[in-house]
Amino acid sequence: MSRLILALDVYEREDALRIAEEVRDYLWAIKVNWPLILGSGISIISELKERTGLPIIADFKVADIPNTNRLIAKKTFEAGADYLIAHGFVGRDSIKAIQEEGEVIIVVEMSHPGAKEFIQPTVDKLIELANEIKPFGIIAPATRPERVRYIREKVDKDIKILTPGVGAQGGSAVETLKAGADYIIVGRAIYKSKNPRESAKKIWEEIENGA
Ligand code: O7M
Repeated sequence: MSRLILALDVYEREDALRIAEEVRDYLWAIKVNWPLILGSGISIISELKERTGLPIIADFKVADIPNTNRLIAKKTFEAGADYLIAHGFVGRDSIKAIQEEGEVIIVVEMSHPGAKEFIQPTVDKLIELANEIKPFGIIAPATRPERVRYIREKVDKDIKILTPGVGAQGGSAVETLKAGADYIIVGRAIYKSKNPRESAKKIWEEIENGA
């Protein structure tokens, strides 16, 4: 099974469906984020699922009180999403409210430079939270393989590590997998490429050969 996740951050429905169909053979799942939902509506989730047969990860980085998180989760899973990404810093109760509706993935450390300001100092506590409530997976930065290694050592083995930051943000798929990642998330390096299928195939081969 592939370990590549496409971050489909385009606005238009037609672009999203075309790219998804072109690259689906090389993917484990498709991640949808606000740009696509705001551009094409929530129904894009079920359309992508029908066209590709792949799991859909709704990357809404939910960060609210338990009741609002629950309301958001309910609609997201009703729309066909298989996983919902949430911020852990809002606390256990808010994450548990999502888990009552479906599978959650928690952000533990982000890939951009600003993540060092507030998120990195709380990583140990977010790992503790993950080990306690056992989400499907957590997010860690492919831009910092040494942090992926640190997080992998501390987080339970059965919790998957999903890592964005490969390609456009400078991270390497092979280095990140060697550090202990389970899945690689790639956006621009695929959807902005002249030939998304070829680009996805290349990254897939890198993952298969190098991991
Ligand atoms: O490959 P890119 O840089 O074009 O896209 C990366 C995707 O991963 C994009 O959808 C980001 O919103 C997302 N992402 C990060 O880039 N960094 C993070 O720390 C976290 C995410 C993410 O997926 O969070 C769940």
